[in-house]
Amino acid sequence: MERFDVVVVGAGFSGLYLIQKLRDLGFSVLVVEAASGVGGTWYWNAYPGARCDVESFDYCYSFSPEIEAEWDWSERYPSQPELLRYLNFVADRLNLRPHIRFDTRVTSATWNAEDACWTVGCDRGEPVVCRHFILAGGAISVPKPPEIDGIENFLGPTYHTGNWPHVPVDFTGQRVAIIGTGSSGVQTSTAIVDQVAALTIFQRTPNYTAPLINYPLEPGAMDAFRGIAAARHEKSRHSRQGIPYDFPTRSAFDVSDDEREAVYSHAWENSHLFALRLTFRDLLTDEAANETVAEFVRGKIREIVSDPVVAEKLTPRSYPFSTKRPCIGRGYYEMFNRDHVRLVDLNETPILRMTLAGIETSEGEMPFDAVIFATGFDALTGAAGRIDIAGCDGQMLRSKWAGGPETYLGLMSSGFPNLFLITGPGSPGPLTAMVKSIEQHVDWIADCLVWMRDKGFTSIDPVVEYESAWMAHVQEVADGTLYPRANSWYVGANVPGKPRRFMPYLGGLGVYRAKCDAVAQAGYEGFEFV
Ligand code: N01
Repeated sequence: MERFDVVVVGAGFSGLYLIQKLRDLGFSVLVVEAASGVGGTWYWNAYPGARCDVESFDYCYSFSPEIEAEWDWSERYPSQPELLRYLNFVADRLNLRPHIRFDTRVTSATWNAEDACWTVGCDRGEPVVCRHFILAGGAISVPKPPEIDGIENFLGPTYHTGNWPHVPVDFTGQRVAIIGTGSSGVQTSTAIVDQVAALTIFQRTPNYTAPLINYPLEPGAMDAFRGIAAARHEKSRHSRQGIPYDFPTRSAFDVSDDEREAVYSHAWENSHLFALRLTFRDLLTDEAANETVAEFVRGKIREIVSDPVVAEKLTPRSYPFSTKRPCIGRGYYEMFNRDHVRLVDLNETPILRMTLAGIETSEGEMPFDAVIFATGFDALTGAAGRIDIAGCDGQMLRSKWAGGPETYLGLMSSGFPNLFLITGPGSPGPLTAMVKSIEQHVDWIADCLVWMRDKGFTSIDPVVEYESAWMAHVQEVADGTLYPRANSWYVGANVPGKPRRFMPYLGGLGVYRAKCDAVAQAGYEGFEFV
């Protein structure tokens, strides 16, 4: 069997940086990737209108002077095609492809305690053996099916936004249904609304959507960015959310009602997605403060949507603002004023089944030419859950996590030595600009592997007491906020049967980085080495 120091699952932002970093440090690395190309999330989510809601300058690598010098972003917010071009550019410029096995899915990984190595099985080819096994398959990467009866009956095409075909899909003149109104549904619907003959949006929970203020970058913007990039990245690394904006110090009640309204209006009209969230410090910790911003967005919906009945259906009331990830969509609410757009509130009019011709609801059958499922992901644990991972004494990771994921620092899980997670449960990843979190994890893991090599250690495993304490801390921090009140993918509520537990670490990226660094400086406190 072929042997590597490190085998990595996934050739997205994490996998590509892992190759570069570990190769430079003298480790042999194999990345196994199910897709035919690099990109990870940005490979699979090729749906119309897919775009990142973190600015290009912050959603890019900061480790490579060559990449920074040679790559020019074209827009304030990067589109999916541009992000995919960027990652292909990185893979070519740094010559990473020879380390990637494409069109291959990792199916199993078995720990061999005697040799301190993992045997990694794939859906094609021979198994490979490695000392360290890194799950970099993405925190939000396993598409969640829509749980609707009779999907197979429908004669037209169906699509999932998280597994979109890599050939052009033309909806011109078609009657299209979209199920799901999270970020993907909002982006898809606003992208295809001009193309279709009729668009029907099936909504289970209304979202808070802010307009995307996107624009092409002016000539000279890249040079200006390069001039301050180092400082911008450094500020982001130590920030709460991996973006270079100060966390506010004022309470929403430190200002008058008029001033507060003006602050929200400015954020809504001029700024980036996170602007509304970053107006006052207590929006996610104080219900009354949150209600001020929630009511501001509700007011915008009433202002924009001309039919008051539709406006009310679109109005989120059952959870605080931003406790489910807010969406971005220029023209999202405006779209519902158009004659060919219809909103179906699934709480009033549930879907019974799909039929040959379309969708049958409690009010009758609706014919469609195509149906798009924008129903989200089995987030944070889904990617690990679909690999048969057997750790010490044959314990399966999915059995250990049956009651919810258990990790130390979101980086490792006790009983699974030399198995690392990138932006896994218990880390701040999904609540930050992901690339900053990914770089922090890759750097920490790389330092740890070098340290082990220098000391002659062959395996590392977290101590179970430290893991329990960390998960209790993750929960305690979450409980100090309004986040657990929403039925979000952060708590696994979107996947039937998934145990409810707040999974990301809410302490902020900067605080988390400091904790990880302190653990390393203390000789990897909380880990056992052999
Ligand atoms: O998924 P979601 P997403 N019947 O889970 C509904 C990132 N992202 O792909 O809210 C009917 O948010 C579900 O309803 P409910 C970002 O972190 C970023 O949109 O569960 N409806 C919801 O409306 C984001 O948060 C970007 O009641 C069903 C929707 O489907 C994450 O990815 C772009 C249903 C799913 O929304 C996931 O976003 C895209 C069912 N059986 C994604 N099952 C940007 O950077 C689910 N729903 C902009």
